[in-house]
Amino acid sequence: MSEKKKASLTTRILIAMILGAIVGGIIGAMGNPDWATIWLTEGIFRVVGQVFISLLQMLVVPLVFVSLVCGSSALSDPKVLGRVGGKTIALYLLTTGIAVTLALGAALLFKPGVGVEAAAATPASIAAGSPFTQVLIDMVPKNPVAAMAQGQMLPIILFSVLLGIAITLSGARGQRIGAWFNDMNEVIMKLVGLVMRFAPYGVFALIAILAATSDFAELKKLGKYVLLVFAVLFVHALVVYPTLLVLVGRLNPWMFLYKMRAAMLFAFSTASSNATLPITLETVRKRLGVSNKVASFTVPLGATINMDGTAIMQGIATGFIAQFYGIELGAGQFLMVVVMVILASIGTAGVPSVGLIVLAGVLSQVGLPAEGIAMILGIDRVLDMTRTAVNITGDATVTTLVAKSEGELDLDVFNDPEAGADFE
Ligand code: DAS
Repeated sequence: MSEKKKASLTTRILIAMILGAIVGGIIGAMGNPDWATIWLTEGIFRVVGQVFISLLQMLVVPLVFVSLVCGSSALSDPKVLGRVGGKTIALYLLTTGIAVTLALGAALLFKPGVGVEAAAATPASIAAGSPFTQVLIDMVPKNPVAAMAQGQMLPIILFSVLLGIAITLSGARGQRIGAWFNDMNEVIMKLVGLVMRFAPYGVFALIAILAATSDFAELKKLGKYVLLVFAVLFVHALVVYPTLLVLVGRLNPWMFLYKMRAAMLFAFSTASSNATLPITLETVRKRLGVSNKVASFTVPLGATINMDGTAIMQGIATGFIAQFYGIELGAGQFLMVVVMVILASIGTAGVPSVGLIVLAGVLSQVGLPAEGIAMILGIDRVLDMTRTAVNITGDATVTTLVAKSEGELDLDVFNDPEAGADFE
């Protein structure tokens, strides 16, 4: 009997997003009556949406730890690890550098902050990101268990890699432990699958809240800024990454984007690279054919240090705020701000609104009024969702290119449209 083909995860998520937008839109059009706020947007939808994000975040530490120990122990030669790490970080810096250049050019060219009469800015209470030198020091976990308990990604990555190397140096004993980690890795992937079943409900709730509570009037007032950020994000995702995939990897970019669609929708819905990490990892391994040796290292690292979409928002927002306050910023000053922002972002995990928080911390250090952030805070949610989708797409692009260069990309899987679709 032909098994009724279950709608793919992507289809289910798209349907959930459309339904969420309709329901949320109706609530918003009704003026968010009290009963809808109490029982829905602050009630059921909020619980379902936050539970969904927490379920995803629950997976991140065990998944990153186990898959990275597997990956680094499988890289028999630590020299290979060094080469993969070097390529990965170089490509992450390249894609972020391109993102920043696009953002600066757009902000200087289109001047989104000129002639805007935005709502009075109320100082946003912002925690500055930690200085880059401190990030390097903090990368070494004094207590790996504490780092895991607090979800500190860079220390977890470092400890997992070192443990994986120790396993390769431990002979037969190491092989036994390595086998345990491999089995555990498969079990955790099953856990990811279980959580995915809840995804359509979580996505519906998150999109319904967004549609009901977005201030469309404010969005319209800051239309030029919003449209500019969207435009540069799309150019980066649909031009820069495909160009790199073709020129550097000789790979079909549209197959790549087609297979990344579920992960991109997750990132958009959750506005969190970290929460999307289990999907990104599963996608690059099962759908794009990247070996775990590479993916288990490059994907968690990217979710933490590689935020191209964020850098684009930060570049354009810097221009917007300087122009709004009539402060002349030379290209050099612009660049200094954004380089500082990128360094500050390296130590921060991919969670909702982190890009704006880091930006505000840096702006005050360069004499730009951080309260300017308050003007764009209200409309940042939908930008955050979109730039997070770009962030994880950048992580997957670099992961695929590094795997291809290391002969760790299964081209039969990459070029097969149906490969790994079952996980969806
Ligand atoms: N939400 C962040 C992320 O998860 C991006 C940002 O805040 O800019 O990548």
